[in-house]
Amino acid sequence: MTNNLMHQTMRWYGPNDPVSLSDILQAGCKGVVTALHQVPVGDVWTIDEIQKRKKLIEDAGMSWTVIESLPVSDDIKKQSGDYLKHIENYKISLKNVAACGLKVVTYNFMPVLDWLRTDVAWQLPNGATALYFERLAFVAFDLFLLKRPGAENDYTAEEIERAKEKFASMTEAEKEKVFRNGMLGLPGSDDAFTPGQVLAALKTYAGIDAKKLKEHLFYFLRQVIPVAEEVGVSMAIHPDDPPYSVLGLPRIMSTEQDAADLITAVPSKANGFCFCTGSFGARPDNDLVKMIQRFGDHIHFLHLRNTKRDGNGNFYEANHLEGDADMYAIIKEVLLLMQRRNISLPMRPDHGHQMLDDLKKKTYPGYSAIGRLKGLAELRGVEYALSRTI
Ligand code: DNO
Repeated sequence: MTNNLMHQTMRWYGPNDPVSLSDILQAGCKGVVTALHQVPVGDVWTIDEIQKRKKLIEDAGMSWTVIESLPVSDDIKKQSGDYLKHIENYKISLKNVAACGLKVVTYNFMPVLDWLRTDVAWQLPNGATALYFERLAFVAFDLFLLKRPGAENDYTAEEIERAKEKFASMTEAEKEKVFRNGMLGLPGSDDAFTPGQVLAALKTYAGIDAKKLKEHLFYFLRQVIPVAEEVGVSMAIHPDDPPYSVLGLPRIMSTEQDAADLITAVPSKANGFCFCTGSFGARPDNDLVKMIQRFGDHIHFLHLRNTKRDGNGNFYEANHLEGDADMYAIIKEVLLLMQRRNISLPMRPDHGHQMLDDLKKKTYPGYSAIGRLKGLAELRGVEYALSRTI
């Protein structure tokens, strides 16, 4: 029997989140994952602001376990404009979060957009809704709604033809939905981008391919990891979602090789992963169990989520124990890892179906309470049962 169980948390978007801290406590969580979404990207997180947020969580009976995210500015990703200042600010923020007792910082290195879906309320046969990425709808969005210059070079002639047919068959309402989802702002924000803003932002990455973006990531890490080490903070990069290039943008944290490159470039325990089984798992060539074995010493945080792929580039977010990822094998590997490292890794059930009473509520896509509670309860059950035999 192992005593090292995962530290269960849920993401909380802050005081404006329709899901309250009390809801999260009732779901059985000991911790909360959150960020100071109100601080502009690139600015310093002050001790005062961090403490205020921390107190809110502790007053509700939980701890602020993980920061998700301390965002990295596009200037840093492009090495343009104020990037040197932003890196210095990032270092100060790391020192400040450490001074407040926080230990894990999640970030991503996806240009312009964070995660992307074509439908955030895809009807499942049972009446609940899930997040869905439909490849052809996305290609149609890129070619005919966003009208990205040069987009046609990124797809095969056959794909373009099928996207044309798809677009012709879509109702105005469907087009509007795909458009709105494509324009969704960053998670934690209600703001949508305008096509002009997106096209302008994409253009600023014109000369930056995957190789260059990786160099920029490693440069950033060479600057901040020594500070993280010094103050005892672990950095956890979130994989690309979906894990491949979109809208002509380079993506560099999608594969096992990308993960290996990250560690080789800056070999430090403080340089690690937010291991998201949903994001890495949307690619059939990522062997999740093998990746946990290989990168285990660098995994600082877990997002447990499942996707179901269909072979045509489409995937939807399945129930946490279903889908393509073998959640039983993953949790088993995580238990062995925690036993070996003698730690309790923070986890959160990533996303959840919108269901029951939540269908009537407006929540952040993927972050309604009941679906996540269901996912957490199922994951917890598997972990509990496995822990009795490990
Ligand atoms: C989506 C999330 C991501 C994640 C960021 C981390 O639901 O997993 O938005 O928070 O990529 O920086």
